[in-house]
Order: sequence, then C-alpha cells, then structure tokens
Amino acid sequence: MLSATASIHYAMAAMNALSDAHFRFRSIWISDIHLGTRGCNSELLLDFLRSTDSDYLYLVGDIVDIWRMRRSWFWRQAHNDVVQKLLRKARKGTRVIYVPGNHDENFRDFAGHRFGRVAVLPEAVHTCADGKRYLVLHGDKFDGVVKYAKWLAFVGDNAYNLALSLNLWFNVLRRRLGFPYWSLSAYLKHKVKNAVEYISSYEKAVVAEARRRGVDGVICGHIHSAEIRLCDNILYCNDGDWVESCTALVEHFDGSLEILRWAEMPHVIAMSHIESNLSASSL
Ligand SMILES: [Mn+2]
Repeated sequence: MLSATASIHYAMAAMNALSDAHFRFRSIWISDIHLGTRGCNSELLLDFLRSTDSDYLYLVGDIVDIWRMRRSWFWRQAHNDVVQKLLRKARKGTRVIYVPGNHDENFRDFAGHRFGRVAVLPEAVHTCADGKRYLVLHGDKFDGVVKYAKWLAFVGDNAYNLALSLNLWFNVLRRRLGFPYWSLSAYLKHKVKNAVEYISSYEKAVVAEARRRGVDGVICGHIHSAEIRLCDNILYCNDGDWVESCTALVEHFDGSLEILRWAEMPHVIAMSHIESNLSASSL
C-alpha cells in the first residue's frame, strides 16, 4: 500500500510521462507470474516492466509454469515480450537473480549457473541499502511444514528439518508418479474458510526458517498473497503474484521496502477507464 506522499509522487510521475513513466528502485522482487497459462496477467506485467527500473531484479519462482504447460499450452506474444524484456534488463545492467519455484522447478537443476547475465540460484541473501539482510526463496518447501504446523510447534529443530526434507521427497515421488506438486495455494482455494489460518501458518514456518538462518527478514512468494509484516522481529515479505493481485515488492534507495499494487496505480486505472470507454462506445 502506498503512503499519501508516495501516491502523489507516483501520480505526478505517471502524469508527466504516461507512455514512459519511470520509477527507479534499488531492488524489485516479482514471482508467481505463471507464463504459459491463461491466468498470467502478462499485459499488466509488461506495463510494470516498462515503467520500472532497478539495480537488482529478483524473479522469485513460478515464472514459467512448466508443470501446467505439460498438459495444456497457452503462450501469447505478450508472454514472449515478458521474457525478452527481462533479458533486455539483464543486458542493460540490471542484476537479475532467478530463484526457481515449484512450477518451474526444472530450472533448479541449473542452480549456480549463469545464463548470459541472469544468475540462477536455489535461494539468495539480499543485503538492503540499510544493511539489513533478507533470505530470498520461493517458499514451496514450507508447504509440508504448514500441514504439520500444529505438532511442529511442540517438537524441536530435528523434526522440523525432517519435515522439510520429507516434503521434498514427497513431491519428488508425486512427480515420478505423474501427480502434480502438492500446492498450498491451490489447496487454499478449496479450503477458503481456513485460508487465513493456513496463510498465517505459512508465514510462521517461513519466519522460523529466517530466524534459524540469522537474517533480518525473508522475501518469498508461492501463496499469491502480498504482505509486509513484522513477526517477532523478523520482517516477513511476500511479493504476491501476477495472476490475481499483480503485485511487486520494491526496495527504495534508503533500504525501505514497499508493496506495489500495479492494478491500483493511477495511470493503470486511467488506462482501464479509457479502455472501458472505448469498448462502451464501440457497442
Ligand atoms: Mn509456487
């Protein structure tokens, strides 16, 4: 959510250059784009990528939905444009770090490699301008922990590690048998009543991992729910998704973090008004 002054700043910048609004950040995190599926909001994401610039750009998993593409293929020109735009940013000097998720886990085999100027890593630690350190990971490995969140609260570190690795093998086995990954976010949609409880269990599991690792906070995705929340002195940040909420997490040059809800940006709202007027007048 934008503060009042930030909103005015963005609105003015957007009005100054509607076609090429330029917002500079130190870092940007986006995840859960799901390119290759109908749900991907590639047009809005393209507008975001064209309008923003950063020193660091983290792709926090589920960028291309390889899983779903095995069953049905949905690839538009705008999906190509997103890939091209990301590669061009890397060429122009943005440090692009790709941390694969469960829907693009095939890329995890390439962890530690560089493709052109894009580094692929299983997880990363980002140091903000204010010196705070954040663990950056997709977050799917906590699905299993969330399922057992209640009894895990009563057991020690070893059981916790065991649950993490059991979840990994559970999903390797599922994949071998041709089942899809057991997805928390998909599960949530079927259990809406318990969604709040599950999201908070997920947050607790991710925050516990950050504490174990001795970092100041954690930046993840996976559950399609953008959030910045201080949990027991660990800053939990989720960059959301580009299927429903169209959100990104950004770091300003003073090291402060903010969630951008791109569909709520003044120039995007203005554009959607223009589009709806056009479609109304063509009826
Ligand atoms: Mn995921």
